[in-house]
This record gives sequence, C-alpha cells and structure tokens, in this order.
Amino acid sequence: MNARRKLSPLWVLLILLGTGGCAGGSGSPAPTSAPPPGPAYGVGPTAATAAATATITIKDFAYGDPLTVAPGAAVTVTNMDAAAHTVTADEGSAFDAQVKGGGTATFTAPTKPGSYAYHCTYHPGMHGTLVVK
Ligand SMILES: [Cu+2]
Repeated sequence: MNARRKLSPLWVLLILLGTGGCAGGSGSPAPTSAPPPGPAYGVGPTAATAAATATITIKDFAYGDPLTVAPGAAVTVTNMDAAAHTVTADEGSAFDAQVKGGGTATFTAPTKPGSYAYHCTYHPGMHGTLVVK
C-alpha cells in the first residue's frame, strides 16, 4: 500500500534507458524521449540499428569490399583519389553520390533490403556492392 515503493522499478527502467544506447557518443544530449524523425516506426528495439553510419572508401579507383548497412542508413563516401568518382546504383535511382577528389559525400542507403551493385559514371571499370539488410 505504500505508493513510494512502486516508484523504484520505474527508476531502474529510466536509468537503463538513459545509459543503454550511448556507446557511440556522437554528442546527443538525450533529452526526454523524442522519437527520431526518420522512420515512421519509431518504437521498438530494432529502430536503433537503422541510424548507423557506414563508410565507403575509394582508393586507387576501387571501392573496396562490399559494404553492409542497415536500411536507410547514412553512407559516407570518402574519396582518397585525386580524380572525382561517383557511387551510382546500377539499377534505377536507388542512390547516386558524386565525390570530388579528396572529398567526401553522403547518401542515404535504400530502405528495401537487398544487394545493390553500383559503379562510377566516370570510370566504367569501377564496380562495388552495397548490401542492405
Ligand atoms: Cu570514378
């Protein structure tokens, strides 16, 4: 019958929520519980992985190994060559990022899971694969 005793499990839950996903340390002040504006399904434990970032590094006219990202993830493209490159989906217009020599660019990965082959519009010999799952 003591109302104060019922509070303690709730505090434990709040503490767990507050410290749970802050390993990234990107500087989010973690205010109350504002849902991220991105996905419509803001509730649920799986939503946290969708916001992960990934990087494609272009070097010596090559994209490197296939990259696996979460649906809708922000993908950063780093170009270590002097020449400009693009990361252009082979099919449709899933993504198309242009990167100046020595520059970086960002694009949003498709939200539909699958394996997306891409190429460079300037250098037809450059091919890579983006896996969304
Ligand atoms: Cu290129």
